[in-house]
Amino acid sequence: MKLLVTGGAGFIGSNFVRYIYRVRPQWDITVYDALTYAGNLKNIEGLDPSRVHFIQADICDENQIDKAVAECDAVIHFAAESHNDNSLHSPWPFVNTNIVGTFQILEAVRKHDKRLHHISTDEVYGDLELDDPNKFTPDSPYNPSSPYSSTKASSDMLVRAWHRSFGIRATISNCSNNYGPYQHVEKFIPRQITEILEGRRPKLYGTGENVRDWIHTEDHSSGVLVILEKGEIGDTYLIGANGEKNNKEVIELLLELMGKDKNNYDHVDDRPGHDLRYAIDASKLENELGWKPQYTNFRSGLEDTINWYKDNESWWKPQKAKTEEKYQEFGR
Ligand code: NAD
Ligand code: TDX
Repeated sequence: MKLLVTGGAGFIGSNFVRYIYRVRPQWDITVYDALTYAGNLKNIEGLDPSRVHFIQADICDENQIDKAVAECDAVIHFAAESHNDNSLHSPWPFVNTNIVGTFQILEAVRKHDKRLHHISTDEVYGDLELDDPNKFTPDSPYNPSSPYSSTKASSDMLVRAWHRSFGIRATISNCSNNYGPYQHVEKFIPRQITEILEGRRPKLYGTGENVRDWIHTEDHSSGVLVILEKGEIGDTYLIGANGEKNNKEVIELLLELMGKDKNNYDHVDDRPGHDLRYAIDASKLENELGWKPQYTNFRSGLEDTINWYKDNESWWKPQKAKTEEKYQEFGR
């Protein structure tokens, strides 16, 4: 199997590459990544270059993506602009990469008749009330709130249409919030860990009652592999590990695990349009394809993640000051 992994130098893509490298030693992996501010070759360092290849290119580049797709058996499409806060201040890269880039991949996959798995997010379904007993399912209506989630929703729609109209062999997965090693310091958990490591106070948006459904990135990777190998062509699968926590609880747990007073954080201005709650019903993936999450102890997963950031200061330091400057501009 020759896999083409777009966005394989980012957080989830690189964890997926490392996962496949470990569990499918016969497979050949090509990472296709533009190395935006979010991509980092260090994320895939140390892997045997005869098994893991790298192409630095943009998914919007029709010729480059066509050539790379022609040479693989299957594409796992992670590449995206992924941060909601950025999308509120500068939406164009989201429209370009998430929509136009996915279009270029679809055209290449159609031309060369290759298998595609498209990585999406639970945010395409909008948000839930705190007391809603129903979680998101593959049949939930699309109702995205932000420029980020609306461009991800658009890319899902393109994939569905290319499957129905042209018969491309595609599956889609919509996953909940990931955490783990190699996550950019702009995101909630690594931002707070590195703020504490630098002697500052974590920053909670609004009241902090917003709920996210946390999943360890290893469990996301195993879900994607199961779908690639056993998924029904044309189907959508939701990936989640019943990890609902509100942001206030997560900040307090981080402070406790890092030996600080649990009230030692600041409330900052809320994110405009801030989704209240995400929650995934992953029963289709569990019942039809036999997937189960393994990393369900959030406390110990968070401890491991804190330790990873403590041990890898040289990885995150170069991004940290720039990221906080950006947050100062955003007023958060
Ligand atoms: P990330 O921002 O850490 O990584 C994105 C990667 O894509 C980077 O390596 C970047 O260089 C690359 N990239 C961006 N634009 C590109 C372009 N035009 N051409 C080629 N490469 C480009 O993102 P992430 O958090 O790892 O998310 C990966 C995927 O998973 C995204 O599709 C995202 O929507 C989805 N997702 C993320 C989460 C989460 O919690 N982070 C949850 C569900 C789904
Ligand atoms: O400093 C912060 N303080 C804070 O309270 C930051 C950065 C975030 N937050 C809140 C906002 C969210 O409610 O924490 C929650 C998580 O924020 P993010 O890490 O920005 O993630 P979110 O907006 O939920 O989106 C993530 O999950 C779904 C990923 O970034 C997306 O790519 C994915 O699709």
